[in-house]
Amino acid sequence: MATFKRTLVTSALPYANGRIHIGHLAGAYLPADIFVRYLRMKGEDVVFICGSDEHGVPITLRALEEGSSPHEVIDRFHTENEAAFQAADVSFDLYGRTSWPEHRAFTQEFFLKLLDGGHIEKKTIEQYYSEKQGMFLPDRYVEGTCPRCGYEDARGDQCDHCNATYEVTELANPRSALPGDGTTPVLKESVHWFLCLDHFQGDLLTWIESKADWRPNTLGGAMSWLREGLRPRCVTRDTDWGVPIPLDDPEAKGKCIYVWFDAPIGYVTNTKVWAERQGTPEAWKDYWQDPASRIVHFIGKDNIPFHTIIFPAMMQGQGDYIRPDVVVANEYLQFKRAGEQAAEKLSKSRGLVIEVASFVETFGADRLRYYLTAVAPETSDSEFSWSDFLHRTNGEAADVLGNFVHRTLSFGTKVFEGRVPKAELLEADRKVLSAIGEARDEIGRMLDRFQFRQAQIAMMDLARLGNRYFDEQRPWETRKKDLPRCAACIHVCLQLIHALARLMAPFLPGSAERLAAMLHLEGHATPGSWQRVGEDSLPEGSTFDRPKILFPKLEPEDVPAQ
Ligand code: B3M
Ligand code: ZN
Repeated sequence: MATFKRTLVTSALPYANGRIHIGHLAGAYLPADIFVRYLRMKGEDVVFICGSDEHGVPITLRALEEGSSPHEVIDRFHTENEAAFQAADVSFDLYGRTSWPEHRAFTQEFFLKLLDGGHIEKKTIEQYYSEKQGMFLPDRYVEGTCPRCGYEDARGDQCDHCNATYEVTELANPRSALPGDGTTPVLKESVHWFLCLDHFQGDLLTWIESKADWRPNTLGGAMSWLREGLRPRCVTRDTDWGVPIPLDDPEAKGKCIYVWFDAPIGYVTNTKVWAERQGTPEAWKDYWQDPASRIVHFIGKDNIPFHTIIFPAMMQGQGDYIRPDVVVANEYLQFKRAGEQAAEKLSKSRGLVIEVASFVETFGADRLRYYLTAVAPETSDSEFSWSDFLHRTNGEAADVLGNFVHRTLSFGTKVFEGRVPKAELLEADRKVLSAIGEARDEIGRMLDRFQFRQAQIAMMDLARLGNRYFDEQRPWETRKKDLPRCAACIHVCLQLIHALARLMAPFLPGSAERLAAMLHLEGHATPGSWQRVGEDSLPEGSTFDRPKILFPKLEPEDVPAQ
């Protein structure tokens, strides 16, 4: 595997038009956080950037729906979502805002540079216009029948049913999706600015073809655009909510830069702001421009073309910037109702939303993190159900990991006064101890390949091994018949727990911290702590506490019936 001097990790910027739900968390945020925590523990130079996406139709639509203003909407949801991420222990280095003035200026600079370089051009096009509202309709304000699959509620530029993207004019039976409108829009001439994606076709193709190790969904999404042939794409919209077009042109009036142009630049702005706050204002360039660095984008699958085609093209047009090393796109987490066969899309309109903040408040961050990683939608859509959540938190987190910790520390406090006993190790004990280093390497290999589900299983397997060994050794019997054997068993189990406190830290940071406190460990998740797993051990005689339960069991009535 190639080595990198530093890593920039980004998670898709959520629209500040609603509260983030567990489907979002499972897709672009939790896996990124696990990856970042792992890199930090390895002592790597890594920065983790996210923030609110505060422009575009999703924001204005929400303001219209609730009769408030876009400003009110973004202020509220930016604050709420930042707090929700914090509650879920997602450890961004900076959670920025695309409404920041520095972002506006930076986006305009990008736009002008592309214009000067001949990569943005002005064109007259035909666009849908609502005569009832007296305004041009951005794509998202138009709905109709999907030109590919015939789905009747397709969005203007993308079908939620078959995931196709197309031109809004290809929709059959178009209707205005403006609240209170619903009329059939008419085509009218309008002036817009287009990014000449076709200028980058050859380079993007060569680049994507070099990425055979990316996930099939990501490669497939990029290749389908490239195979169709890239065409100029409109990067302005008829709205006053967004970054103004930085031109002294009467035809730019009433229009703004398209949200999908400014949002990814938000990653860069936010890195800049992070660097300024660090007191190293130039450091952002190391992450975005030094070929020895790598950029890793975590996104949901509907964002693939923007991160593999459009944003890379914009960056190439700027010069100076490196391309992402990996784009990690997740499928969707769906919801399975009790007693139903088919899973449904988590969506607000169907009343199927489980918000991160309230979930964490009821069940704690680590139960959510454990479960969402266990059912991570990595290679296909996956399902959330309350019964499965109950089953896995009790049957896995509590019964396997929690139980191993608890029985070892209880036994250790009762029989060995809370001190690591001296051990004469036999072959069987050594074999178990050698599994620690192997687990560390195995988990690391999987995390390096973005296989979070498998990585968490490998971590849990170490606890499973511990339980099996404990059962086989029967310390409750040897304590009377063969105390040295009993001591060896508890000694070995304590070493496994010592390793687990660190190996679980990227996945379950809160529980890892509580376990580390019980073991009187310091720096269980500090830089370099990952490599020390399996190399160091709890010294004989070191002390630990009587255990507190890591994952108290849930009762069926603790989770909603539906
Ligand atoms: N806000 C879209 C979304 O939430 C968008 C991502 C921007 S990432 C630069 O799906
Ligand atoms: Zn469709």
